[in-house]
Amino acid sequence: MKRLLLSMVFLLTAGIPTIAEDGHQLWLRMQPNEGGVRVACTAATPTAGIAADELRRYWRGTPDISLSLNAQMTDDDGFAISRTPSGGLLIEAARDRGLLYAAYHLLRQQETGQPVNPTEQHPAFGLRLLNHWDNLDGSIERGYAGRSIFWRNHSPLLTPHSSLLRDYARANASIGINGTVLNNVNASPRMLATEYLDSVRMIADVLRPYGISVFLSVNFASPMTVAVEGVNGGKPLTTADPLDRQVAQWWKAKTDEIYRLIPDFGGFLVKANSEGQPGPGDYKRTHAEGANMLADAIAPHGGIVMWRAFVYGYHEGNTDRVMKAAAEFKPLDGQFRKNVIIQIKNGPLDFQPREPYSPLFDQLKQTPMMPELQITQEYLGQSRHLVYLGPMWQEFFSFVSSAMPAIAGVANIGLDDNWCGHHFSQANWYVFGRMAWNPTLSSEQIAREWLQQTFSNDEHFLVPMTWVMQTSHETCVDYMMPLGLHHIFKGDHHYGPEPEGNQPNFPDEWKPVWYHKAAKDGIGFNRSTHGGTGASQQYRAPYNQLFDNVETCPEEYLLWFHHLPWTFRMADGQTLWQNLQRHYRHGVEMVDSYVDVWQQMRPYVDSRRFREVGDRLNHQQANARQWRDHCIGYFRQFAE
Ligand code: GCW
Repeated sequence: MKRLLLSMVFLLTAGIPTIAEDGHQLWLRMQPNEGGVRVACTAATPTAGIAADELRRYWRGTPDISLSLNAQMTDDDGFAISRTPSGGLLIEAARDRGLLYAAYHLLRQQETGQPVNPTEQHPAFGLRLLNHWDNLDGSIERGYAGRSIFWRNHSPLLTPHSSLLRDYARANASIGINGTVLNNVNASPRMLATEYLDSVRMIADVLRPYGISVFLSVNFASPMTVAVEGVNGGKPLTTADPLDRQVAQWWKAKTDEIYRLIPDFGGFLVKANSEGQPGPGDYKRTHAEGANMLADAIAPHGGIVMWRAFVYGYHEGNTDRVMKAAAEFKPLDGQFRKNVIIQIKNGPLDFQPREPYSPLFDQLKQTPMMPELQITQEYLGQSRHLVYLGPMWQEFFSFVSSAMPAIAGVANIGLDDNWCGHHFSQANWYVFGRMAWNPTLSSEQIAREWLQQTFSNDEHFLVPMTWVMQTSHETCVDYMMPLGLHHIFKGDHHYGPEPEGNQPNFPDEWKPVWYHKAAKDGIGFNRSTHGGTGASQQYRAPYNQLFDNVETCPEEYLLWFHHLPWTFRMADGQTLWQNLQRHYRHGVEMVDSYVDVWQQMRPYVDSRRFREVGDRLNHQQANARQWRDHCIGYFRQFAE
């Protein structure tokens, strides 16, 4: 009701930015046209119908548009737009999803003042998925924007809220996302119980017209909790061993049940033998044996298994955690079924403010892979800091080829009015979709088009705020962990600095001191071949050499790969210690200027969003100072 009233007020006074907006409309703030657009659609599917409706309602360009399916085109989600002899527009696509994406492409061009040129586009990644870390009780692991939009107290958020799910589906469709995983990778076995599957069916029915298929995270030991009719006399099993006949039967029966409810179900996502989750290793079986058993159950239905490479056990001793994925998965290359994809985090550790890319992307030659990016800013100020992730992902794509079948982004979406907590965190959802469609788009262009649609088309707003967004990632790295430092976070909530962190109840691999190794002799983690762990050698040439050699290692990864004396000479002639302090101070100065820039944006932003963003920037400023003072203060005892 509150939302309705607000939007009525806004409609009556459209164009005056002083009226409060809550951010719920995201980047989809188009005003309806006056009518008069003729849209003909020869494809009779709900998805094509949505494409046509969106254009009828919002398109203000040429009066005639026709949409049609064209079986001659490449069979993917792409589309072509051409002009007809009579001056109208023709949209063609192999699939109805393509028609939908073409409609949103046109509307984006319109809203950002771009020309409508003939174009043909195809997505880089066939599957463009969100991963929700949502629990069935409604909480969200690493969620900073309220509770789950899918689950509440062990029941689904259903029909009364399905307009919310429709808004969610539409927002995703507008940026080309075509699938979503509805629950946490730390998966409850209950997810596969029949009552929940029925909810999954209802969610799938809402998302389907928008071209979005649903996937589930599964707990590898589900057969030991959930009973399936006709298997083991309807009782849960006593094992989850993937080579056990009954276990395979259980998964086959369960998968059949899922497809009876959801014929276009996408597949399973699995976190196995990592951070205490069950997996095939519990039975001395390999990841391949575990994944293949699930793959065989789902293959007859055309489904896939996404098997995560984020593996490390607790208390495995003083080994280098960043080497584990490549060490475990490389020997299995070639052993996975065709419908298994290995899902790999962008970096080898864990979504740090900056990491070099994961070398596993270089190691697997015969196994399909997919990147996992984290949209929710677990280690990047959560929903408190303005940090635009476009530049970080662009850096990743400059090292890793995008010739892969799929890509996933860990969502930052919750029940908050504005979906993402921070208004600017919406940009990370947006840029994920845009880069999943085309990773060669520049992060700057995406920032600009997002600002145009979300806030204002005025250059006085766009120029400074594009600069803020584009520099914000490097700024965050500077005030948190410059020069390749990593995991200097407080506690398990991963917010705030704790360089002294050496918690006795934590495994080494969670302790800040274990990562920065600051001492009288210097700072940094030696992963070179010169007395280090040799992690540099998991990379393809020339990076294995580049990273290994302190002279050629890029400064932004320096202390990731090298342990160096405080007096080490940096490229700018300063010592490492001076240079490190300069980064920390620079990060704070940048946030200071964001605060000032934002104060000048008042004429272009409605009152509520202006205030909310301003409050968060003040908070970020205070946090940045804490990071600087705390880290410099701590390192000083060794450096001076
Ligand atoms: O980043 C870490 C998080 C965990 C998460 C895990 C993973 C879902 O701190 O909360 O668990 O990674 O990706 O599996």
